Amino acid sequence: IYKWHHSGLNRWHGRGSTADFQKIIQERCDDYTQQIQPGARSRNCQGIKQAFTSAFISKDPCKATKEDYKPLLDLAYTTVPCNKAVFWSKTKELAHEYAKRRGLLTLEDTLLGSLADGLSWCGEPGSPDLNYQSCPDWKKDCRTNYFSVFWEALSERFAENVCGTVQVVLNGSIENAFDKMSIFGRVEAPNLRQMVTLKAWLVHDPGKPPSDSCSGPSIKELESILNQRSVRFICRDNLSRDQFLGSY
Ligand code: AVW
Repeated sequence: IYKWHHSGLNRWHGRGSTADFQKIIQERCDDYTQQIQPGARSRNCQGIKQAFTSAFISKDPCKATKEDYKPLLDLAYTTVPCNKAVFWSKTKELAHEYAKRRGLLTLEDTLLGSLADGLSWCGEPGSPDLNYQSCPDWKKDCRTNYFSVFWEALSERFAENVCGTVQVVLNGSIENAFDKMSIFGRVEAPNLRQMVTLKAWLVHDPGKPPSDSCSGPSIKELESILNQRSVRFICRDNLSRDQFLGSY
């Protein structure tokens, strides 16, 4: 029992790697480069798949660093045009719907975000394969796992590269709409460039009163992070989902 639990493929508490991970990456990459960015310089999807898998294969799944993903980011990172970027925190579905309706772009609309969206992956030291049984869970196993570090590294690059007026969709139905421990709070907001304007939307669940507002302490904290970086800030609150997606 001890051996099975502590050295087996089943030892972690998170979801295992997605079946056919490498095949899905290759297919999504081919689709993206052919359909989403027609006419763009053709991308070497085999090389991208290779760079993605070699970032984590055969490595200790709890010892991920941003540097592990640097070759992949340098090879495949795609920028977003000025005024088009949308960030989100605890509002993934809503932010995606908003971006789609307005012709704006979330991280998951960039090449690397779209490749990894919804997948999970990790390797196993000394093995050329992915671990399809289990992967480290952020809370129960380790924070420096390859899944979490990928989203952090990619989010950092995304935030560093956005320009113009960018937006963030925040959840007005939780106590702290701005969560300084989230990726948006820890990684994205602190990496926006000077001259960027951030427009925050606080959207609450239908039929419920809002739990946070633009004048609450969590948004004040966001403002102070942005002030230090000379990022301008605009905030709109008290919006229902329909108001937000509709006429505003
Ligand atoms: P959260 P965060 N697919 O809702 O501010 C699967 O508190 O932390 O929002 N998992 C993902 C994805 C994805 N596409 N993206 C992030 N994660 C993980 C990237 C990640 O570990 C976008 F640009 C994250 O902590 C957003 O502005 C958690 O799921 C920002 O980061 C979602 O937690 C959202 O991250």
